[in-house]
Amino acid sequence: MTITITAFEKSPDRGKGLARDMRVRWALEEVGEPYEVRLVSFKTMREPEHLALQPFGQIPTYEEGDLALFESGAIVFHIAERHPGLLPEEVNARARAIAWMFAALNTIEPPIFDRALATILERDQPWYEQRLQALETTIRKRLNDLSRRLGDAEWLDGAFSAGDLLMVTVLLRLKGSQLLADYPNLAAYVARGEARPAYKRAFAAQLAVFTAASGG
Ligand code: GTB
Repeated sequence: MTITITAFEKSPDRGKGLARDMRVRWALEEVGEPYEVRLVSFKTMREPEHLALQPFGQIPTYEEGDLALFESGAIVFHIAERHPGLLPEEVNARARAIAWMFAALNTIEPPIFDRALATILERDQPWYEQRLQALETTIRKRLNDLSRRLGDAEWLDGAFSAGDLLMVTVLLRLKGSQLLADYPNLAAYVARGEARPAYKRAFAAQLAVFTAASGG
């Protein structure tokens, strides 16, 4: 059955792979499932057809036969459950990998995403510097704990899993920042994720969309 996902027709990140279709593309590449992409504009994302798929008018969405899904974490989980390669077989190891998926999206991503939003939307506010500092303090606390847990390991809990896939996509938003550079084991962890052939294919595919949309 054909898998179709949605992505920005012109991503505001200019093809840096930060939009959340990237994690879905990467998961599909890891398990070797071909997929098609329907590109959407900010306008079409607010239209009834898209809102029926994604109640909040966002990307990504996922369609496969009768199944329509939204929320990138739920989509990655669905892919990982249906195909070998992203979740361990052993039940306890599987449960721990799923815990890392939630940790990535619930514990690590919120302050990182809020910081990114603040730098775009709140720069002109008189309280901007205080807000930024507060967010960075929270991020450092989270990175400190994550770095200690990862230690010298290659991945968070044994073999590469959907937990690592989501965690790397979340940390990638800090790439090039001092926040990440201060934790060399986390920076190396992110680089290991980016070095995976499946990541590279997914990144190239989303970048090609931006390049084409920019007339390049
Ligand atoms: N919880 C949802 C999920 O994980 O699927 C969140 C989805 C989401 O935030 N989608 C964003 C979206 O559709 C795109 S990825 N936004 C449009 C809207 O809400 O109207 C978030 C994103 C946006 C822009 C950049 N960027 O420019 O760097 C990166 C990531």
